[in-house]
Amino acid sequence: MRITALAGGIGGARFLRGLRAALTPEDRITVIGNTGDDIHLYGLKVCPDLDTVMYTLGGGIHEEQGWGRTDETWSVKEEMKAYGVGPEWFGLGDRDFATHIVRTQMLAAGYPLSAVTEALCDRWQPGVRLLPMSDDRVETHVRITDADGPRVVHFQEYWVRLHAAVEAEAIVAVGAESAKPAPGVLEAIAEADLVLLPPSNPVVSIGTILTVPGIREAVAAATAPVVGLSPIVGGAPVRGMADKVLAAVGVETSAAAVARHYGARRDGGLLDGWLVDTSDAAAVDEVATAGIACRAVPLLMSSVEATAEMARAALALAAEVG
Ligand code: GDP
Ligand code: FO1
Ligand code: CA
Repeated sequence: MRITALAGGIGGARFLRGLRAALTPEDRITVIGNTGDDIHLYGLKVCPDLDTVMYTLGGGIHEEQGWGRTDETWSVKEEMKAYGVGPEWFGLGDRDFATHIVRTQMLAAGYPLSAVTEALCDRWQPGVRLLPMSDDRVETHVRITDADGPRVVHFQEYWVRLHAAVEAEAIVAVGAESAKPAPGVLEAIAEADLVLLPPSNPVVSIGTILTVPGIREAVAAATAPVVGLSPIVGGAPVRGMADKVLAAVGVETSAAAVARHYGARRDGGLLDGWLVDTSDAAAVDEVATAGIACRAVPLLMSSVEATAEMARAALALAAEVG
């Protein structure tokens, strides 16, 4: 079976680890990763969501933190601080730095991000084909108003430095309109037997991937069923501040509202099926009324096995709607 998933960072990566555990070695997973979170720091290109997927599936992730490397040390960061060079609010560890150095070096030599990602994955062997959504630079920016007045900040500054504590007035994927899907992205969607939307952030992870011209259209037109899993459980994000960015696009923080936001394929939207957590079972009828087959199952990724069970539920729902 060929499965194609769109994925952000932690939510996407953890789901993919469960999905991989639920499948057989003959199954093929292609991951289309969000690169809107990418940031240039110290002259280096940092791709947080691609790295989170690569490290999580490759066994190198800092488990509790969810991002960055296990057994990390911070000498470079301390030295940068001694020079008075920031940003102090973004923690790049020594091991992680090596990834960004290799990536930046290869990009400078002329390789596209997709080829660089493949080279990095040669080391990590994530067991999936990891494709960036685009080889072109796309950067998510957030418009805010704070003590410094109205301004636009990089998504990482909004998320990590400001903890999304100020209202996001608008979210813009800068560069998306002229970006092209990376090689293999549209084919992976068109040729899939199943397209999955993991419980990733619907706005700044999956939403950003869908802003690359051609990707939303490819998902809407896929011959395979499209099934998603809610990142919202009991009316709140399980982790992070997705409520803040959902509000920015006028979507209520609920499992049903996110499903309606993606829309039913019969109405030109993206979803054939949607899984909500058992605590949101009351949303099932509402989602079904919107034309999306919906089931309530446990959606907390408390272990790889619990996550594999979620993936099995998604496969079962796909078989029903497909
Ligand atoms: P990010 O790029 O690191 O923010 O990660 P993603 O965009 O891939 O996923 C973020 C989303 O994962 C958040 O909105 C969380 O609510 C969701 N999430 C995290 N853990 C869980 C979980 O155990 N279950 C579900 N259903 N969602 C989760
Ligand atoms: N998240 C944080 O909350 N604080 C950090 O200092 C931080 C550093 C960092 C470095 C590399 C990397 O790949 C990810 C990192 N993240 C950090 C996570 C990440 O930036 C965000 O969680 C996601 O981009 C949000 O979607
Ligand atoms: Ca992210």
